[in-house]
Amino acid sequence: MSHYKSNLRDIEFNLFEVFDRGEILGSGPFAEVDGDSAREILREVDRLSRDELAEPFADSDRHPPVFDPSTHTAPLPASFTKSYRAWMEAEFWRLQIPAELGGTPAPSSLNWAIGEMVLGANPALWMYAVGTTFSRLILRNGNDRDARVARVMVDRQWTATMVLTEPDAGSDVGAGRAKATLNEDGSWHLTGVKRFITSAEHDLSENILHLVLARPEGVAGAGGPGTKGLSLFLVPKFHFDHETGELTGERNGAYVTNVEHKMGLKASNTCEVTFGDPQVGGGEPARGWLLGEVHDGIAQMFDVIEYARMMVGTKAMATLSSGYLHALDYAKERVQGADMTRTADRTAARVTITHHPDVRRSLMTQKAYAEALRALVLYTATWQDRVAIAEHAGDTESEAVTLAGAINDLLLPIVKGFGSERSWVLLGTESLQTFGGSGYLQEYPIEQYVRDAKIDTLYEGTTAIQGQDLFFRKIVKDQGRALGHLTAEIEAFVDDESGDSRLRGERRLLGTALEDLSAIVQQMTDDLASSAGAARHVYKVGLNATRLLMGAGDVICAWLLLRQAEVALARLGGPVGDRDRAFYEGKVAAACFFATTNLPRLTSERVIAESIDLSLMDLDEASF
Ligand code: ST9
Repeated sequence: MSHYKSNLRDIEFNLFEVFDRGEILGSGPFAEVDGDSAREILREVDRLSRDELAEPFADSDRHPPVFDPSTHTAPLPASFTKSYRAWMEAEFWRLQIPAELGGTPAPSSLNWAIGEMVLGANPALWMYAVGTTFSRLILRNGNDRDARVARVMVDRQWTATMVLTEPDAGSDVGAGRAKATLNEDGSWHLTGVKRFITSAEHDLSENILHLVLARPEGVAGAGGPGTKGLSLFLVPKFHFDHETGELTGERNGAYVTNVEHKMGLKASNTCEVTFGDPQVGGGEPARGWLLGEVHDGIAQMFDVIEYARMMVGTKAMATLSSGYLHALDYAKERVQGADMTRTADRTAARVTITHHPDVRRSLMTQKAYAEALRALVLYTATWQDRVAIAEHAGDTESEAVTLAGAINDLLLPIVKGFGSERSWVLLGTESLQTFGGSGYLQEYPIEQYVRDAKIDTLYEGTTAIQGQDLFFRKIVKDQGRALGHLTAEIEAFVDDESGDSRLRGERRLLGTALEDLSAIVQQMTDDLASSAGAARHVYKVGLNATRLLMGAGDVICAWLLLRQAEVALARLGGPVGDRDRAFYEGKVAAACFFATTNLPRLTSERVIAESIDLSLMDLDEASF
């Protein structure tokens, strides 16, 4: 039986009933994928995910790749390779690839709906497979030479890596010390050691293209300290003919020198990579090429990081959703204890645990968050759709397209930071808990879900980094433009007289929570302003950053669920079958539950945010 439980009904509800993706499918940049084919694709990916892709999930956890230091290799188990082949042969990965590289572009919203199912079934598989998607970034940022490389990557299905982190440069990417020196032929030699590099070694493709941040030396106008002094280099594992893509048979000096032993996500090789060390491998130099022949590495790399942050939030949500559906099935079957109204009667019939109030609370908490986070991911993707449609029409600068980009940017730290925190915590505290002691056993997949999902709050920028990104870059640097637009949309929803009167109380709660959130933003803005005169006041901003991230997530999620509830209530007003009735009633129940149990908390968060002082920063380290 498959470990992965998908929720195709809810995915389709979001795409077609709430976000009206039928209107953009089959036209503009997505001319090749119409609504009917999108539904067919979703059905097939759903089947594939539950079946072939999910199959090696446990096996590759119990028998993870083993690193051989003598060959610098870490092959995947056969079960995993079989699944990987099935995914690549299904060709759905081409929906993320530009047409000029041999892809069939589909809207981001459809791609992340597909992504949810594959990431839920087998997250490591998606991470290896999206290597070809790097071709998009290379095409966008590269010159003609790089465009040919991008084409080769797609044709030959090479995987790729993002290489930023070093032993002493984690969150602080700008502390990286890897160097690049220019060769006479225009190529570069790279030296240094990188750490925590996903997919840097495996046996799934004939070549691996590393995208490496390094600091150029001896070049006027390039290099220098911090992130701005980093440039982005394409460094292949094996050299190849840049015209034909054929491997030349020469090894490049980029060797994996360790694979980490991790808590979870074991099928995903997390590697140390050593570049250009004469003592390692055959001692070859690590030769690379400067992407686009411009020194703009951190900005180029953020194209990848943005994609990866969206991916991490989607992975977290997919895992929570499957975890919830497992908990639900278990709770419907598991008989334990008497109904609470009959506990005094020792002979009372035992009931399934779905009869117990706390189990119902727990299940609805899981359902509401899983569905809210799905809505958040797909709503964010609709802004990516808008950007793609505008760019296809040659518009990259209009007010509408820059606003769409800014709203996507605003939402990304929430998708990643809020999504991963809520998912991981709920998987551990609610999904696993539903099983009682059995949840702790490997008999059920939840313990692996908890282990595999923990990384989501850590990589691609920790939660604190996401909170700071949200405030400093996405709100302050953006001068509140995207936030203002979103706030106005939520306010319009709250005040909409034509909205269903059965949700009046929840709208009021949303309105209050939005005011509380705005007050938190105001407090942080005031603290930032006062730091101009007293630098230490910026600590107060730091102390509130995660609070802002989580509060913003709860408000936006409540709004999206209430929008869904409006749609569901309208459907319930017409003829519906039994299954649809249960589905729509569940949507309304989840929205109301989310609003009534989570939104009032914003008021206390506001009180805490407004009373933040510097006592924590004044405390001597010895007193911690
Ligand atoms: C990792 C691997 O964790 C995880 C594996 C995931 C699985 C991988 C699977 C493969 C992925 C698939 C990829 C497919 C690719 C598809 C591509 C499609 C196109 N947004 O604020 P400043 C830029 S890897 C955009 O001064 P500091 C911007 O250029 C490790 N850009 O920062 C800015 O200049 P300006 C992950 C941003 O103080 C410049 O940076 N590691 C953003 O110098 C400097 O900004 C991390 O994520 C943004 N949000 O540096 C690092 N932010 O202002 C976490 C910055 O002029 N640390 N830029 O525009 C951080 O994010 C830090 O805040 C920092 C700070 C490094 C940015």
